[in-house]
Amino acid sequence: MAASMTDKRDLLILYGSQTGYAEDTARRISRQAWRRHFTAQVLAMDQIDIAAFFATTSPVIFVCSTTGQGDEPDNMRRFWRLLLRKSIPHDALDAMAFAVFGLGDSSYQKFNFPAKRLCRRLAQLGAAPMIERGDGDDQHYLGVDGALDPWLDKLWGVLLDRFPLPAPIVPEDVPPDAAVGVELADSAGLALDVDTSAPVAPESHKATLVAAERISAADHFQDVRHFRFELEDHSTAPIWNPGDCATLRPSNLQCDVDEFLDLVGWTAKADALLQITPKQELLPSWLPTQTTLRWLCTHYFDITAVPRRSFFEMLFYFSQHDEEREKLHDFSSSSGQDDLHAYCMRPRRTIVETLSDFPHSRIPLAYMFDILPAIAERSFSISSACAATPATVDLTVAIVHYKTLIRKPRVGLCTKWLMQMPLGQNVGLRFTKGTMKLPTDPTTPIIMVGPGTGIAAFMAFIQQRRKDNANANYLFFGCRSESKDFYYRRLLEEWVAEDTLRLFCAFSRDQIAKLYVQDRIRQNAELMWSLIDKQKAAVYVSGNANRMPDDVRHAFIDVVAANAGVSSTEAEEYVKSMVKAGRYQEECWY
Ligand code: 2AM
Repeated sequence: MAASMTDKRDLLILYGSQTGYAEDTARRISRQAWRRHFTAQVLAMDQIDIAAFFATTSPVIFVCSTTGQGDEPDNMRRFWRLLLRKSIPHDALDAMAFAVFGLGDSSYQKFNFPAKRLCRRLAQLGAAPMIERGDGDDQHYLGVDGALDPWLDKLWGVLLDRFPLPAPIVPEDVPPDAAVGVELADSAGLALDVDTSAPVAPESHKATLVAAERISAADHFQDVRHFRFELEDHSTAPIWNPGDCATLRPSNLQCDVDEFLDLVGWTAKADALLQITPKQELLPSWLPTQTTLRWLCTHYFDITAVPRRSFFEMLFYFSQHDEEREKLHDFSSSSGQDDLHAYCMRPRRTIVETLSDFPHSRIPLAYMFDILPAIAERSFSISSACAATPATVDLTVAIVHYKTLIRKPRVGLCTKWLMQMPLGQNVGLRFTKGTMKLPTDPTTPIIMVGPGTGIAAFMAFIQQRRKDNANANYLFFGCRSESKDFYYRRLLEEWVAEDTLRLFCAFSRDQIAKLYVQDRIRQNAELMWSLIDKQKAAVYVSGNANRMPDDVRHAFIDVVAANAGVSSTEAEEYVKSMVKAGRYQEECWY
């Protein structure tokens, strides 16, 4: 056993998760740890106190996903920033043993970059890898779990060498302890004085929905809406900057809650008082300790989520039916991941639909926090500038519709919640940093490339620049048709008329040949080059992350090559140096 290791069988499992998959994986690892008599603490990287992290003597397992263009997920950004501080001594982590598992998609260029960078940085600070990094890959026929299971086998091998088992491994058919204590309060009376309103996280700002309007044509395939919220309190100091996001936590609709309560057999006790006691699991501070099942199913549990592997792993313990148990076991085993994908992920089958396929399973109250996922927050780029309208938060939201192979078409939880929200409703908004930032010098020209809802943040950019009397603003906007999805046309044309905006549109389907923003960039190559080269313009690219960001980057490389008279390799280096200098910024999403 390594001399620096404690003899206590403690593990720290830290995750960076964008969609919840890495978090789910972290929890599954912690259950495997429990079977091997370890005590594991599971936290999002941003939840751990950084001093406590540096003082950790137990082995640390990181599960880290990838978002955007090889970026760190939101809930590890703060941790990552702190870990990169130059002032940290080079031997700061030399007592730490670690393992990193990355989740990503190898069809993207920056496959598992956050996990790779994390490994490198930990090693730089003296931490010792217990095993090689694992690379979970969406392209694997079993998904990211294809690499996870063999990686975990190796990891347990190393850990059990260092910490030999004190007793046999707990067999697979024994359920682990529940992570949270849930009990019906003694009298089991109705919770008449319990607050039924939506939770407001402490750092949230209270806001009211004051306008909601569809901004794509009624007959357009995509429903894109503009939502306007009015902040209750706003100070004179800007509380968000152009490029920042507003983060919201949606709630479930009452009809979905009722259906769910009925299905799991909780309707009769839905309004009884429950006592919640955190055990291993860290619960958010805004979660009440006394509440009702109805409140939890409305505001906390994501009952319309597509269930993940651990849902089946846990439900297995609570089914009395042999055939169902066999199926649940298959879905939670390594070899069943293909079946699980076909059953659940591909058709985006929800928890409610899944439970109706397994009518003999019952979720015990005590285990609901282990089985049901929590509702995740959603972030949207803000389309208004605090400097121009300090109390107004505008959002540009594409309503998420799923067309699936099974049953009724469905709408994403957050957009469904926003769509039915009556004007006048209060919500909690949190402001989070985006990746794009305006140049500090207002005389620096900006070139914005924002097809589709990629325009969202640029609406804030332009409003801020107008306020600053910064008039060198160039926008490349792309959409399918001038008459269907030319968002914010009236405002944009107003700004063009007052000379604060140069607008280049690419209507991809208004003519036979496709026309994209990158074509318009190439058509204006000389102007672009003069802005970039002579006036040191900053370039911003925002929108769908599929192929657009790479295509646009190639257009700028061509602009540089043609006008600077250099090879395309040199032009690529030039654009790379712009990225390094913060003069070429991307914020893209899937
Ligand atoms: P399309 O749907 O006609 O292909 C906003 O979604 C706009 O971005 C649409 O006009 C869409 O065109 C266009 N678009 C699709 N793929 C693109 C790409 N790789 N680069 C730039 N624009 C793209």
